[in-house]
Amino acid sequence: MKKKWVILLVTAVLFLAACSGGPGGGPDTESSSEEADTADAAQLADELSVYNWADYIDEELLAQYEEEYGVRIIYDTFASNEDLLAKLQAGATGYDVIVPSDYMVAQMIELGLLAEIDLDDIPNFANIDEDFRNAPFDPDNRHCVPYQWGTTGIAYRAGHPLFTETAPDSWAYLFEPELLEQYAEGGINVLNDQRELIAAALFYLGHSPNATDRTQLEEARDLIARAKPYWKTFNSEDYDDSLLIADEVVLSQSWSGDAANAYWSTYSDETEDGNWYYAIPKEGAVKWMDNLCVTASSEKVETAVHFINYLLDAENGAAITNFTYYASPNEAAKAYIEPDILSDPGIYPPPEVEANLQWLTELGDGLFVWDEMWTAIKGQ
Ligand code: SPD
Repeated sequence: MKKKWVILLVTAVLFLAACSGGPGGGPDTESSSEEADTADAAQLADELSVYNWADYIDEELLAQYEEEYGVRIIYDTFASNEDLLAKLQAGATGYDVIVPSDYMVAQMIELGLLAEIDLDDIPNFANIDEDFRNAPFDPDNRHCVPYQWGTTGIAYRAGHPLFTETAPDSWAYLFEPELLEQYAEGGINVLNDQRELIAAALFYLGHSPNATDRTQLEEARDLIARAKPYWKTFNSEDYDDSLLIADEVVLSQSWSGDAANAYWSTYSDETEDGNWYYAIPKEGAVKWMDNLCVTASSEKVETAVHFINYLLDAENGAAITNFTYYASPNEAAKAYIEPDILSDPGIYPPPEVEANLQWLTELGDGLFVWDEMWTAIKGQ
């Protein structure tokens, strides 16, 4: 029996999407994207260092690239944009390709941490959906190209008595003590990510997720302080495997793809269902996009750009999404992405959900207040 794809998605109206289908079969024809094999392999460096989010690529692709082009990939992972930034600011110069999110791209451009790229060297950029090009955080894609995108919502354990009748369709399920005390024993996880956690609190309070007003941020800090005693863990790195799939928690703030991974990893042919569902809170949620960029300190820009072009190939882009369960900004890849993923509203949200999503943006000087709040939250 083939996998069935079921993700519960909640907006103002709750709906369940269940669809079936086999593994993605693209057309039998050659990929429409240009192959990345035009570069003279002799000009490529022997090694390339790639720094990415945890569990965010099918490492088979890296092995294929190594084999095809004779470039050894040194691969390392980080847990948050802030960790990535701290590493670069601490003077780490070894990284060539990095994968910051939207607001962090803007921050890094301002800090001079990213190299400029020439899109003529990335012919597979033509595969990227127009809607994801030329984003405000990097006009004309002068520094980065889109990698994957998603949303931030709530993953919850199917079958938990409290969530069978009512899905946790509000950030209240993360912040309100009278709700938390009903399932805290089963375990609650939040993302160890300052922009994401404070943004969730701001959404719940009816403020902008990019607020820089001190009073609003203090309100968010206090809301979090009241809820924190009920939370078991702050984990944004391996929570899908170590907490959700392992049944160590019953509810978690979650990125869309990680929730889908938990669903499929617990899927049973017998029940035709998985153990984890995903809800987008009705107060609003974050939509984000991660990007492939070259560091300003890289001495292997040509190889870095060649590798980026390889990842933007239609079939390779699909292999990434089929592994991570995150949405792809690669339009040409859709022909090779599993139909169950493409039709999942938890991964590709429908327009009425999209309308309730917001991007995180650069905070400018407001960042100092956010840092202060985060230090207080983590120190409490
Ligand atoms: N496990 C991979 C997670 C990648 C998530 N990137 C999210 C960035 C949101 N600000």
